[in-house]
Amino acid sequence: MKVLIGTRNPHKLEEIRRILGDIPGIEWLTFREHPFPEVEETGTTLEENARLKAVSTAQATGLPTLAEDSGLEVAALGGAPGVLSSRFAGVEKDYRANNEKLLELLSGEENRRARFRAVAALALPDGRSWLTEGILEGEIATSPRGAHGFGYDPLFIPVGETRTLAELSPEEKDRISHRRRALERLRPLLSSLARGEL
Ligand code: ITT
Repeated sequence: MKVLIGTRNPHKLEEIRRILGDIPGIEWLTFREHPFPEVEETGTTLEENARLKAVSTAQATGLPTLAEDSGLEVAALGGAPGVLSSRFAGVEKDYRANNEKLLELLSGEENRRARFRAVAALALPDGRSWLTEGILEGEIATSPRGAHGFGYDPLFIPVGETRTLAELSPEEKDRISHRRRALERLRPLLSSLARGEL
């Protein structure tokens, strides 16, 4: 069964393939093998945007599609940047500017609690869709550290760790990440899909 991964973010793509690449009977396709139209993220929640990306890409391509919307929610900022995480500093996916803005807003702030949240969506061309969620709790460091991962990883220290996500190896990040948790919850559905049971 061919299933399209509905993201253009190469880091996400790599993580999704590492986490779900082993499901028997699923052949993963990406925008490289099967280009699809860009979806405007007009939703106001991660749930809305994940569903929007999965459903519209599945309908445009005729392929079952897995999409994901994720963000960083910082307690002292009332849950911001949240759904706006990718464009926090104004320009889409400018990770360095986003991290600088976050550090600036939190300067002198003692409450550095934050969480990463991922919402994964599986959609079929007939319009049916399913959502799952994964959360990773942690706190925001006072300066960036580490070279792995992407986005806010250099600033995010998972609960129980002293290192940032960017200092963990990719395998260590995968064991605990919000993305891993959301995607694992889709695994049973994907297995059913592969067996032709959905
Ligand atoms: P697609 O819409 O094509 O999937 P995107 O990067 O625009 O790619 P989102 O709209 O879901 O994806 O934005 C997610 C942003 O949240 C991402 O750009 C990072 O800033 C942040 N983020 C999400 N997961 C992260 C992670 O595991 N590590 C670091 N930052 C993360």
